[in-house]
Amino acid sequence: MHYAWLNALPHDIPATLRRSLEVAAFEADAFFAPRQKQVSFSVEPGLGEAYRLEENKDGFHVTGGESGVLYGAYALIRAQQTGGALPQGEQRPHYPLRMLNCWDNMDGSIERGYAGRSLWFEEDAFQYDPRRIRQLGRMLASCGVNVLCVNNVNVIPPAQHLIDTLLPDLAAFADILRPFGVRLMVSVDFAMPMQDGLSTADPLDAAVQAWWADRAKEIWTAIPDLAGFLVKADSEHRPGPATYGRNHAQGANMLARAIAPYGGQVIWRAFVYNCLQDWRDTETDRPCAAFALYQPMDGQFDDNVILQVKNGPYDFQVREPVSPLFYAMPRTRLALEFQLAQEYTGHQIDIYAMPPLWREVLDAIGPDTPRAIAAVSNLGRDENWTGHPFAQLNLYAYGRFAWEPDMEPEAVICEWIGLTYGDLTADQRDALAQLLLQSRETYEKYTAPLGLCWMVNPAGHYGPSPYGYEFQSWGTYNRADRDAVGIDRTAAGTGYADQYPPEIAARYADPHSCPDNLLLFFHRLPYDFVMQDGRTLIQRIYDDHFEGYDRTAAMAETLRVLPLPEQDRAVVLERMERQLRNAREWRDVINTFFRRFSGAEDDKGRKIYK
Ligand code: GCV
Repeated sequence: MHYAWLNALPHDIPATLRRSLEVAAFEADAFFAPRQKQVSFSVEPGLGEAYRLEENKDGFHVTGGESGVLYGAYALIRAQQTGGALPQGEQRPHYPLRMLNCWDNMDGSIERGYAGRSLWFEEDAFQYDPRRIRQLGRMLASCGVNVLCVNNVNVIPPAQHLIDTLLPDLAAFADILRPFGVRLMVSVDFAMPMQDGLSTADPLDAAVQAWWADRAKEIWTAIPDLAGFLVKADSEHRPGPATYGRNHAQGANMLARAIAPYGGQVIWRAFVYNCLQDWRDTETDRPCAAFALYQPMDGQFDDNVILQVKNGPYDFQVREPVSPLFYAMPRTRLALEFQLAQEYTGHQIDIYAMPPLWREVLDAIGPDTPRAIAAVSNLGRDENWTGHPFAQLNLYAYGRFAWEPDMEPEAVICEWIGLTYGDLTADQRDALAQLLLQSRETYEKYTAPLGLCWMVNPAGHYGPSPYGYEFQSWGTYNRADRDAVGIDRTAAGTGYADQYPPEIAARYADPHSCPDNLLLFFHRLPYDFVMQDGRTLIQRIYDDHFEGYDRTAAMAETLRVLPLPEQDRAVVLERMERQLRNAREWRDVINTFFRRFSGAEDDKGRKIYK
């Protein structure tokens, strides 16, 4: 019935609309025809990404805009599959830009990738299986992601050529994803004009401005719906405006003006700090850096610039406070950046479900503070896309939060389980949901204690190394000694806490009101400091690490008896064994490290190695 109906569409219907309707109708047909139900569609172009669903005597009716019909079809299938009610009234995404940032390099590697090689790059060229890319498009559309940035923010050659000689290949790739409502974005190198013979990349230089304007014209002629440029500038050795004595607003605005005529946006990352710090320097404090640089520029960015801020001030650590920039830039469009790639959170070997983290962040800043949302991708060429099958939850839930940032973690986790492992019994689904819901806290307990951060192995960021980052240049210190641990970030110390609005600053500044899980982020404390729950700091460190390991062992037991589909079960159990070894290693290394410094015995007499 869909095809008959689609063939009857007027000939002048735009090709993109026809293609997304085809996808929507195909998906709905595949799901509902065997269930003897019909789905019909109508298009209201003004609805854009929005849709409405209705039930009628033969089945269902979807009304939507160009991508709205797609999102409506997937929402319908989701409701049917999970037994949920049809969403009532008009549904539209909270964030208009719901971006996936892929750190894929053109040689096929992925920076911080834990699920195999790139799905679209190999041997310095686009190389992909178009069917797999269509599946990718389907997957992104089904959870609501609408922008894919194809290349690493560290623009490694020859990726700079994605916007000149490789443009036809980029355009062909965009064609595949367009029917799924997914637009491309590209990371660009700020110094690119110099690679093309100019003597400078100074954003105030007329020749540089003209170079970008010419390039923009060519790019948007090839890909009229390109979403824009993602830029990492003056950060971790990437070029940027600072080289020419210009600030970031000047740099970002120059690019923004070149692409504004085509509706392009500049997504300018706020991940900037001194990565060549001397560990002897106790004045410079890395978490202070982004606020100090960007807050004074509030109101100076053009309308088509979005400043993309990581959720915390450091770098996707297991536990950080939210970035103070979210409270301090009301006249700037901000994007909130999460990391699905489990760089510091277990490499997609250890289970770490992210929805509780996102709930906390969005509750802290309010869902309307950011105007867009981005996440570093956890995808790769592995057959299951994410290495660990459960890591798919994080991609799915990210897309759902980007539509509905008010979602409760448990609801989205249950929804994903219902869609993915619908054959489990209600009790089994519940056991898995609880395991996933608690997995972040479990991971946190066996790794870095109480907001301390950076006790991870610097080579690769998996496994413990409490002193690994201590004498390095990255601004990542715990400064543990025999008496105390942590950095004083109150007004008496580095002053970081004062970057927050006064009430929040006051709560963080007092170790008796600072949340326990951030205590060592904000304070330097002696091991016998008595925490809110009455335990000493050192005892709490020991207790958490023992508990983290015990909880991991209990997870392993739950999974051992869970009848997952065979191909998932094998991978899950094999990774669980690795997670258990990792948890044991973290528990023993961290406990021994602190016991050696403090000399304190465990109150409960458990084994802490000498
Ligand atoms: C893409 C961290 C990661 C880097 C990453 C960087 C960033 O430092 O370790 O691999 O670079 O963040 O977000 O730009």
